[in-house]
This record gives sequence, C-alpha cells and structure tokens, in this order.
Amino acid sequence: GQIIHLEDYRPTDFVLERVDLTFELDPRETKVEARLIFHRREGVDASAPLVLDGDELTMTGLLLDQEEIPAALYDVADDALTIRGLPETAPFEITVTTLLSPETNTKLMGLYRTNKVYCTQCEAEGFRRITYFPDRPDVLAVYTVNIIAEKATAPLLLSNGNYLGGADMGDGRHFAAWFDPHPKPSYLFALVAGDLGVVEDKFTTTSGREVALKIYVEHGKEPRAAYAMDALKRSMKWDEEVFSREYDLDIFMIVAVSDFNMGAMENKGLNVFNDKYVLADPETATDTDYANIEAIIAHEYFHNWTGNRITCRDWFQLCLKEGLTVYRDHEFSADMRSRAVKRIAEVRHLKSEQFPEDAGPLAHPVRPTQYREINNFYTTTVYEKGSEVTRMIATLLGRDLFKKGMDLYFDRHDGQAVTIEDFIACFEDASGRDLSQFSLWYHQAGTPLITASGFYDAKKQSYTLSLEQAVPATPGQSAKKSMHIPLRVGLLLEDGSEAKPAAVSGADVTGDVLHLTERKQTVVFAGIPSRPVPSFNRGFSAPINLHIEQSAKDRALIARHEVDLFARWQALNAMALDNLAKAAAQARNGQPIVCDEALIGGLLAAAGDEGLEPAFRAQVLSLPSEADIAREIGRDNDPDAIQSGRQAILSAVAASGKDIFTRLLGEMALSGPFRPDAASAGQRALRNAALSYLVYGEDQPAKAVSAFHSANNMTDLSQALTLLAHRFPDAAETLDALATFKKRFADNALVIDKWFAIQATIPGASTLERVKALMSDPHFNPSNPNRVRSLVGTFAFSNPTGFNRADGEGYRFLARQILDIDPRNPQLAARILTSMRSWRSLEQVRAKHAQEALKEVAGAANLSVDVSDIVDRMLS
Ligand code: HT7
Ligand code: ZN
Repeated sequence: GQIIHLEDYRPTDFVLERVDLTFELDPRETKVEARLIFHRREGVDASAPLVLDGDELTMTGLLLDQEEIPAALYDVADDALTIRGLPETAPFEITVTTLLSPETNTKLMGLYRTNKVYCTQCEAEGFRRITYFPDRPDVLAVYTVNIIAEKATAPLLLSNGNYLGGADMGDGRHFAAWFDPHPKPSYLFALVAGDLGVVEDKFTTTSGREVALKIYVEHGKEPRAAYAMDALKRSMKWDEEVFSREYDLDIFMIVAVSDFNMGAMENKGLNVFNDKYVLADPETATDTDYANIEAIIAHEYFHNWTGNRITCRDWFQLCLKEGLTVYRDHEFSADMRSRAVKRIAEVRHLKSEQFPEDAGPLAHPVRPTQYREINNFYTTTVYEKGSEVTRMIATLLGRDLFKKGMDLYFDRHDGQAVTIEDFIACFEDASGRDLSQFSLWYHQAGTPLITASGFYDAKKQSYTLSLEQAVPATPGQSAKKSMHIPLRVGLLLEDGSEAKPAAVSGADVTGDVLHLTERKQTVVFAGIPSRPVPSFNRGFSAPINLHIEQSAKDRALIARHEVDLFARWQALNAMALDNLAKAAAQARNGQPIVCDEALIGGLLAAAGDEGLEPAFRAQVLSLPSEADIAREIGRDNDPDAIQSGRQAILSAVAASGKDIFTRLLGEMALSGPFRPDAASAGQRALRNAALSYLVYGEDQPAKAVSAFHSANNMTDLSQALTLLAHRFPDAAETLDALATFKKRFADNALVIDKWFAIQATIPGASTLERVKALMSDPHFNPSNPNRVRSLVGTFAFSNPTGFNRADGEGYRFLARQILDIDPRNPQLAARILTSMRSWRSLEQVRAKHAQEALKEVAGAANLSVDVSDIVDRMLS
C-alpha cells in the first residue's frame, strides 16, 4: 500500500492501439487470451520496458507477435508483468493468456460469478484481475471481445458495443463476438454471461437512429424492470433536450445482479446494476426505492458522455466524471419531480453524509492529490460535494454560459482523458471569467463556515451585513485561503415582501448572489425602508455552514414568506435544530425539556398549509435526525441524551398537532391503484409523517397495527412496521407484524433487507443482541454485500444509540465484523468501517472505547490495504 501522488503522473511509454479478448468461460478455470497491439510512444527510450498491471493472476502464455517470449526478457511479479527487448518504433502484438476462477472471486472485482451469472466489475482497478494490462484511465483503446461458454448455463453472452455475431461450436458451447468502436479505458470493460430474462424496448434518437434497449434480470422478475425501462427512456430524452447529448451505439443494455459492491456501473453500452436499483413494483418497492432507481438509471446513462466519451486522465480526477454526473442526475430528478423538494432531499443528504466526512479524519479535497487505495475515494466528497461545486459554476455563470461551457467541454475533449483543469478552462473560455479563486473548491477540503451578523440603520435606511469566512483545518491542510463563495441572499421586510436595495457595496452582486471572496467582507445595502430579515443561502447556493444569531420570530417570517421554498424549509429546519440541540443539553443535565412554541407553530402551520405541496410539508415535519443534532452540537456528544431530547420534542409536537395530524391522515389517503409518481409519493410521505406523530403521541400500538394491516404498498407497509418496531419493539403486535412481513416476503431478498434494516435501527442498547441474532437468520448471507449493508451497515451508520452503546460493545462488534468481512471483500469492509468516522466528537468514555476498537482493527494481521488505509487515517 504505497501512496500514489498526483504530481507523479506521467503518460505511458507505450500507446495501446487495439485490444482483442477471448474468454473461454468456466466457473473455476476461465481462460482469457488478450491480444494487445502497442507502439512505443515517440521520444521514449528504446530500452524502456513495457510494464503491465496485474492482480492475483495466473499467466499461462506470453507471446510477442505470436512467438513465445524467452524467460530472460520478462518478469512476472504479484502486481506487474515487465517485458523487455520490444521493437523500437514498429507496432507489435503481445498475447497474454491467463487463468481465472470467477467462482472463488469473492472481492467482486474483476470477473466473478453471482447467482450463476458471470459478471465483471473493472472500475477502478479490476481489469488487471482479468489480464495483464496498462490498467489506467488514460489508456484508451478499441476492443473486440469473443466469449465462449456452455450453451445450457450461459445462453446469453454480452459485452460492450455492438453485437458482431455468434455461432454454435458443436460441443455444447457457443460463442458471441462484440465490437465497441468507441475508444475506452479498461475500467469501462464489461462482460456478462448466463441465463437471464429480458425486457426490451426501443428509443429513437433526435437524429433518427433507433437504439435497442434491453434490461436483463433473473427469470420471472421481468415485470419488476418496467419502471427502470421507463426511467431509462426518460433519461435518454432528457439528455438530448437539456445537454444536447445523443446515445452513440445501436444497443444499450442493463444487467441486474444480486452481488455488487456499489450501486451500479456505467460500462460502455452494458451497465451493470445492483438489482436493488432496477427491480421495483408497488408491493415490494418504496417511494424511495423508485426515486433511487430513477436517479441511478439516469446517473449511469449520463456517464455515457460524462465519464465514457470524456474520461479521467487519472483517478485523482474522479470528480470530473462523478461530481458532474451527480449534478446531471440531480437536475434530471429535479425536472422529473418537484425541484424544491428534490433540493431539500439533496441538502439533507449532503449535510448528513458529506459534512461529517469533511469535518473528520477522512476529509479530503474534491480533487485529492494523494491516495493509498483508490476504492476508498469513491466518497460523498467526490460525488456530492463534487456535484455542488459544479452547481456553483452554473450559479456563477448563469444558465446560458454554463451550457456554453458544457458544449465546449464536449466539443473540445470528446474521446480524451482529461483533468479538472481542462474542465474549468472550458467555463473560463466560454464565459471570459476568471475561475482561479473559485477552483479552490476542488483543492481545499473542509466545509467553509460563514459567520454573519446584520445591522440596520433606520436613519440611513441602510442594512449592513458583516460576513467572515473560515475554512477549517483538515488532514494535511492546516492553512487555507479565502474562497469564492456564491451566497444567495434575500432581505425580507416585515410584511414578507422582499426589499429591493437601491445599491449594494462591499461585494460583487449578480441578482441575489453575493460573491464572497475575502476573509472578511462588509456588505452595505442602501435604500432599505425597515429592518430586514436576511435569508441566507437560498437554494443552498454554496455548501457551507452558516453561523448567525437569528430569532425564532425572524425564522418564522422566512418560513412563511420566502419565495424560495428551499429557504422556507431551511428556516424551519434551523429552528428545529436549535431547539433539538438545547433539548439534548437539557436531557443530559436532567433538566426539563422545553419545546419552543414558535417551532411547534411553524411546523404545524406548514403541515396544515394546503397551498404547499404535500412532499414539502412532509419534509418540514421530518425533524433533523439524531446524527444531524450531534453534528450541530459538534463535540462531546452523548447519543442517549440527544435521543431523549429529540423524543421529547417529537412528543410535544405530536401533542399539539393531534388534530392536524388526524385530519391529514384522512385527507392524504389515496384511492385507486398505486402510482409511483412524485405527487402520489408526496401524499404518502405526508400521511406517514402524520401517522408517525400520532403513533408517538400514544402509548398503544393500535394505529400502527391498523396501518400495517391496511397498507397496500411497500411504502406504507414498511413505514408501519418501522413505527411498530421502533416505538413498541417488544409488543406482541410488533413480533407478530415482523413475522408476518418476513413470511410474506421470504422469497424476496431485497424486501428481507428492509426487514433487517428496520430491526437494526431500533433505538437502544439491546439492539446489538438483536443484530447478532439476526446474523444467524437463514436469510442473512455474510458474502452478499446488500445483506451485510442492510444489517451490519445500517446498524453502524444509522443507529446512534444502539451502535454507540456506552459500554463500547457496538464498536467491538463492528471491529470483529470488519475483520471477518475483510479477507472476503475488502471494499465492503472498508466502507462499513467509515461509519466510525466521527468517533472523535463523542463524549470521552465512548470515544475511548471507539479508539480501542479501531486500534484492534489496525493491529490485526493481514489487513487489506482498503481497511488499513481507512483505519490508519481515522486514528491519525
Ligand atoms: N462509477 C461507478 C463506480 C463503481 C465502483 C467503484 C469501485 C468499486 C466498485 C464499483 N462499482 C461501481 C459507479 C458510479 O458512480 O456510477
Ligand atoms: Zn457515477
């Protein structure tokens, strides 16, 4: 596990021209023949050897232009094949033969088997587990792939690009050939072979080309792929309309598999998906599942241009494709659904996942400059903060110039492997703006904190905002420069109308965007008739923390009158967070917990406001989570006190809002067949939010039991089960409902995952024993990433009181799990371990236990680089 540095980047000595692969598939002994045509790059020393990457390979043949290479001219090490004595200028062909065992490949990288299906995962460095290869994203080549397999078990043989043809081999085997005309890096290679069902459709591009669409799923599950297909067609159309991007092959395929380390993979023309993000029907999928499927189908499809046609020069540039593609999928979902509600959900996610990462030991820049294990950099910072940085470019430039910059990017760099600097240059060239200070967003880690205070001068009719920015120190970066922060601000007058300043000085302003560029800035708004209430960071225009003293009354004014719906939610959320942090302190000190009347008033007013869409009202009612409260408090956290405080606030809101909630239960009821659209989902969300308060307001499970029995879709059913399990964990009704649910969905692993997750998040110390018991359930499979994430991952990430037990047993349990998973699947182990990234903000007894558990992991023998990288950074 050496450290790789960005500054060490050099192009390869040899240029790869073409790749010809032949796979003879077998569960234990797959033979791969790779024919690679290279030439020495101009100017490269004639004695320079060819060095190819490898990982856990068995090589059985090595030829140069079809002649065996003498042993003296090559070396095979664990991770590399080095060949000397190669032609000085002429192109040459290297043929490497390797043997693989897909069935025993438990890392799910390279070629592996899942439910009898052969499948590959090559990003980031999985191709080197298939053959020796220059396995880096700046090596682009055209691939031909021949697949040979048993006809009976693998009637379907798929790879990237267009289908060339196939034939029966007469010996029980058959073959198929695929050709991908678009030069691509090895990480986008894919092969799938097996026996699967298919859903087919067509899409005609703007220029009139017909594309065959195919989604492959396990036999019998075809009807559950209909929504994914619909989302795919909408994504294709949207990318044409909004980004002028057309699809570029005759066929686009998606394969759903049940063992997968991440959500999905954008292999050229052959996306491979975790089946969780393909399969949906009303009986088994929640509204959240539908929304995720839509977003991830879109995300992977959008990669065809942002990632595949234009790819990354090296893995430091990961945000070039990921941040940009997340931005694109966010915009897509905003157009498909409610923009404001989508933005609220995005910001909630960003704050609960990325902000803690940026504030802890794993903080790193959106464009890092060093790594030990690239798999550990598929982070929320690269993805979600990377998306926010792209969004800020759009905010700075405005819609038209942003589009012009994107068009220039596609034009200038199609077919290339490029850097963030190349990307930024397109926006500078398209707009004539200087984005050098703005670029710090890519290079400085840590969430900037803006401290603001306002002063109104009635005599001068002017309003002065004093603003100060600070970027916290992060690992490896102690001193930070001032950033260019585009902060959207509105000034609301008493009657709720927006002040229109006669002049603004002290900062550049475009529309309602204040451009903060200095550490301290004093901005004066002239011509303000009365004391205004500032509404900061409308639409969450910048991913920052804001510190401002604002009264509940002022926040309530924003919540009632802001034209920006996001800002309305933000005001209520801030009000709630203040109150919840206070409640935690009161609980910890044994004081009575006080719920602010303004908060209750604000929440209930929004809940009952029929002028607002139900999904928005549901977002308002969903209080900040225990993790959000811990983040707000920042240090010396006691999860039990946070939970008690939150519980008390919830009960107070429940008591005051009983009538409204009861009314909403009836008003938001839906009739007719289930529809997964955003409006229906919003009604279900508001109804379930109301139900949740009603259940928390009572001592009896009757309402939850009745909701459980009357539910006719998975959203309502799983919500009811969650309420029962979390509020009445030991009631006979709960045991009964859990058993009924399990029996009904015993043959659907994705639904059983919900059953695991609901139980793993039951608050309190005794859940650890429950989780341990569930690990012996026949439905649990320690080798399947979805099962492990649902039970162990959900417990560690999403059960603050259960996991952070004061006696440290939760941490010790996790340490043992990590050491158990690591030898099989290091990526999965490393990811789940990041659940402990905020351990330093716990109170000292828990923090000490957490540190000891981490040390236990760090000290274990034979740790993977993945886990040792994470644990070392967390302890340093
Ligand atoms: N680009 C994909 C990343 C991915 C991945 C990375 C490491 C190991 C396994 C993986 N599977 C997928 C997913 C995406 O962002 O679209
Ligand atoms: Zn992606």
